[in-house]
Amino acid sequence: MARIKRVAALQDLSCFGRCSLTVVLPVLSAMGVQGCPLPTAVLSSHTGGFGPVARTELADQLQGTLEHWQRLGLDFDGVYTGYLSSPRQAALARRAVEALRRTGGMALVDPVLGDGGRLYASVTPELAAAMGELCQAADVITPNLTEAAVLLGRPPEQAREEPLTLVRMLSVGGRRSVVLTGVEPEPGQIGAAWFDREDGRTGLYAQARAPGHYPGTGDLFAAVLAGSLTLGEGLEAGVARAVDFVSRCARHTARLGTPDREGVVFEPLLATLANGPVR
Ligand code: PXL
Repeated sequence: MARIKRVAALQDLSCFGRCSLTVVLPVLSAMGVQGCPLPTAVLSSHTGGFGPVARTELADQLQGTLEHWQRLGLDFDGVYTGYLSSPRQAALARRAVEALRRTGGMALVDPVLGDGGRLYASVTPELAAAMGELCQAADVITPNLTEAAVLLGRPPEQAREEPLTLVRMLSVGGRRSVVLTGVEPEPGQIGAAWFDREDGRTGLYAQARAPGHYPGTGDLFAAVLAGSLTLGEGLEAGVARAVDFVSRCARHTARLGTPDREGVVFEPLLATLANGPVR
């Protein structure tokens, strides 16, 4: 039976502000990949600029869904985990990676913990430690510079080493691939540095930086990368695709002038993801 590739996406559903599942599912669909949500929590919005949120944790539901999917024998070409709100969710995320990834499938862990040198509200030291453990089950991790520092056991300041040094440090002796996001190789540019565990190569790819600072760009990036890797494209190609798409969306958003806290306006550009890498 032929079937399209599918990815289990384990993260929150933030109902306004364009991050996590509201970004990830449309991106995967546009790339021709079936996205199957494993929601960790429902929030009225993301926590980055709309004041107090209404929030329901879904760890019991998550556990029940995992048990159901395991009874069904479902397996996935990719398992992609993002924002989590408790160590219990991190343990369930690890179980999802181990139980749902089919042989040869990829596990991408985006260790969503903070940005700009600060942890997100609700990220405790225990959650940061649990995220570090979850990263051990990953084939690919996608920290930003703040998350890189935390994963290296440091305070949440932006790590200052050279990006190509950092990706090697975070690969734990070459055991996992690393994509470091939010790297600014030159003023006015933004992109990502990568280490590919398949061949030990590193690289850096950047595009023009848009003015503004939008929440959810890390999720948009990781979603494109997860889709690309699941489709069998290499890490270097996937990183370029993700940098290009996020940068185009951010520049489009800056032209429109919508409020930063509403995230990047990606909807009009989704169709550009449909036909593979655009170079
Ligand atoms: O984009 C990361 C993210 C995901 N989920 C929630 C968030 C954030 C960042 O602020 O608040 C709920």
